[in-house]
Order: sequence, then structure tokens, then C-alpha cells
Amino acid sequence: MELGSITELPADYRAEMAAAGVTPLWPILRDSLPRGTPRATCAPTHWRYEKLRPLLLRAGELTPIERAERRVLVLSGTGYGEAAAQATPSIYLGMQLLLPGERAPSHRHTPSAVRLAVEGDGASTLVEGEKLPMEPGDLVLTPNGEWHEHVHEGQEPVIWLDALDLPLLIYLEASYAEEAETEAQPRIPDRSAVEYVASGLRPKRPAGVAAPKNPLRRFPWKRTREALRALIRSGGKPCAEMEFINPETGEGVLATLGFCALLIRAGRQCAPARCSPPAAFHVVEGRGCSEINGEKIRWRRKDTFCAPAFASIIHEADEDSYLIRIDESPLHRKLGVYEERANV
Ligand code: GTQ
Repeated sequence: MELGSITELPADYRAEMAAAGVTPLWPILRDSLPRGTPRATCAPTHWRYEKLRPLLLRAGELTPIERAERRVLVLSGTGYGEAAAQATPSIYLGMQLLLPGERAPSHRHTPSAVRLAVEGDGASTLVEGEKLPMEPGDLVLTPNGEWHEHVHEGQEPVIWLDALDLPLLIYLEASYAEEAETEAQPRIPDRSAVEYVASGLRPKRPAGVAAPKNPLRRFPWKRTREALRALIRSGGKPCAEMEFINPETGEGVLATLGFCALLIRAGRQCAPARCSPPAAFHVVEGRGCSEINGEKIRWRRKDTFCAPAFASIIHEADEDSYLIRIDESPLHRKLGVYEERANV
């Protein structure tokens, strides 16, 4: 059915509608409800680390941490435009730099964040008093409402990728932060080295004592890598995939964003089902190419790229390649709109 447009309506009628605070649905119906597949503003986009790194180091010279609070270059320039802090509808990505001796002060906010360490040793995120080291490839959580700050006790610049559900919280008009006195935090050790050293084991608790809401806030890269290697050895498949989960519930680590680690074997291809949630990918190790809706993205170590809803994605690795995928699947599942379609 061909629907009527706004311009075929008389000018006086349009003026009266505007004055009354109404607008006709039919000219915008197909934009809101396109047939069969959603309309994606998100476009496949590639951020090369070799381009970001010098810009970030320059930010370190130009802007002291006291003038930035968080020294971050936002990964923008997707379909949302240059100024948008949006990689996908609900995923914000930013590359953060902390120099030796610097501290990004304590705050908490309604968006949740995950840090993916990219370069350098000696930095930690302190979350609710827990000290979480950030070594390259580590995944560190700062879920919503939890006090967090970043410190750097090492010798070289440290860079990490921030992934937040910020665009969603902004859309919901629910995004805000609070600042705090910083030294108030006690330092307790990272629970990945105390309570959750081995998968499948958790501390025995007396009846009535609940598990912590966010029990495991750090996933050391060494263990993620080993888990992927074991899985790929056993399966004989071109690709292995592991989900980051809350060890107490078996659910994903955040209510909004989902995190997976992928290993694609050298010389092999993998073409996952086209799925409804958009995603972002970060390359921890390796080199290869991902064809996203026909567009080739040639990536290498430490690069980041994104893919829109229902994207057709074909990954191909030149060498054994380890990627972290960040997606919106927890949101889609909770809303009952998660779908997978064959990758044709
Ligand atoms: O490190 O707490 O990239 O609050 C954006 C907002 C990082 C952080 C970002 C933040 C942070």
C-alpha cells in the first residue's frame, strides 16, 4: 500500500495540526515500522589503532588529567555522525589514556561500563574498593551504581577501550553521575584471584547469605585465551566462542551489553548467523578481514570495528585471531526481540 505524504495535505490543515500539537502517522509509518528488517543508522566502521594511538598520546600532552577527568577519545563517525558518542544504538566506545602516576578520580553513574585493556602495564581500576589490574586483553567490569576510579602505578602509558551502555541511558533520559572523595576506597584484592580462581567453583556460603551482585569483575586475558584454545583444539572447527558470564547466576555480566571472546583459526573463515543485535569487535591478537554487509574491513591487532543489526558477517583470519565481541543481545533477549537468521 502506498501511503500518503505530508505534502499532499493542505497547508492550513498542517498549520492547525502543528498548533494543536499533533502530527499524522501515515507519512512516517514506514520509517518507524519498515517491512521485514529494521532500518539501521549504524554503519560498518573501522577504527585503526595505529591512527588512534598517536592522537591519544597527544591528548596526554595537551590535556592534563585534572582538565579531563577521563582522557578519552570517543569512537564516533558511524552512521550517527561525527559528534555522536555512539558506535551502535546502545554501545558507546572510547579509547582511554592514563599516564604513569595519574589518577582518574572516583565517580559512579547510571550507565554500566566494561574496560578492555589494550596496551601497557601497571594500571588498575578500583571498583567498590576492589583493585582490578588491567593487563592487555583483560576485561574489567564497572557495573552501574558502583564507585570506580583508575590509577596507574606503572612506567609506560596505559590505554584501554571503554564500552558503555551510555547511548541507551541517554535515550532513556536516565544518565547521570556522582563524584566522590577519592581516597575513601579500601583496597581489597581482585576476586578473580581469590573467590573465583577456577571455573565451576565458588565460595560456600551459609544459608541466607546472598552472593554478591557483581561477583567477578575481572576476566584475566590469560584464562580467556586458554579457554578458547582448549575449545578450538577439541572441536576441530574454524572458530571457537566463549561468553563472559556471572559465575553465580550463569547470566551475562551486564543487564544491557553482552561480551564474548572469539578465536578464529589461521586461514579459516566463519560466518555466524545474522542476528538482530548490533555489535562491536575488538581485536586482541591476530590479523584478518571481516566482510560486513559486503564491506571489507581489514583489521589487525588492537583495531576496533562495528556491525549493524542483522549484518551479514564473514570473518577470515590470516593468523590465529582473538576478538572480543560486544553486543546488545541481553537487551534484545529481555525485550523478546532477539532473532537469528541464516547468513546467505
Ligand atoms: O572511565 O569511568 O569512556 O565514566 C566514559 C565515561 C569512561 C570511566 C568513559 C566514563 C568513563
